[in-house]
Amino acid sequence: MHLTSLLGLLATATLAVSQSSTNTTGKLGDARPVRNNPVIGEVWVAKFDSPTVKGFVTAVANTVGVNYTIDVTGLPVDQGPFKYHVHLRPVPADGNCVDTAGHLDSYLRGDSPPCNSAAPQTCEVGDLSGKYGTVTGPSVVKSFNDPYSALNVINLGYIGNRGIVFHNGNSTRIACATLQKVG
Ligand SMILES: *[C@@H]1O[C@H](CO)[C@@H](O)[C@H](O)[C@H]1NC(C)=O
Ligand SMILES: *[C@@H]1O[C@H](CO)[C@@H](O)[C@H](O)[C@H]1NC(C)=O
Ligand SMILES: *[C@@H]1O[C@H](CO)[C@@H](O)[C@H](O)[C@H]1NC(C)=O
Ligand SMILES: [Cu+2]
Repeated sequence: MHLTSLLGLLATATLAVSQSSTNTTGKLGDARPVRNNPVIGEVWVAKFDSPTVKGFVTAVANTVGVNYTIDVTGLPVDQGPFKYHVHLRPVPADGNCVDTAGHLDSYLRGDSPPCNSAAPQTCEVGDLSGKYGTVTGPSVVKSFNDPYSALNVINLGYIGNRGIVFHNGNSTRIACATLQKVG
């Protein structure tokens, strides 16, 4: 076989691999649903009490993943739609949302390309608004189950003691609070 056709074959093979892997987000593959949960019913709450945004994001361990409820007021009506994520770090004592670092991304996906909500297993675990929709101000009450979030510390996707962050339409972090165990 000529070297050029061999190279051509190799190039085709490489292209095929990269195309079929475009949906296999994350270096560790797709997110796996969190089952066999030993802490079903455990409740964690992030309490928002900034000058503008007040309320709660509640996370309850379910048989599969986590049930979230977002119940906040004070989102500036002219700054949405708002994104919200689980970030890696808790909010520090000075309240600086920047210090919550990046998104919880247990499967090492990165945030580009954007999350396809039709395939939530391919999204960053912490990209809740990417998977379940952005919200608008001033008030929101919204519940959903995320199969890929965990409240058992041994699981990938563990959200305990991490920051929940709301971003305005230009991605500025406008409010943040840490998920803490309440029961
Ligand atoms: C989670 O939400 C589902 C659907 O609403 C509900 O059936 C289930 O009881 C909830 N789990 C907990 C632990 O609250
Ligand atoms: C990506 O995943 C979605 C949802 O499962 C599917 O509809 C789509 O065909 C996939 N795209 C590719 C290129 O495999
Ligand atoms: C983002 O929006 C806020 C509120 O409208 C504004 O104060 C801020 O300057 C904007 N930041 C950028 C980088 O555009
Ligand atoms: Cu975020």
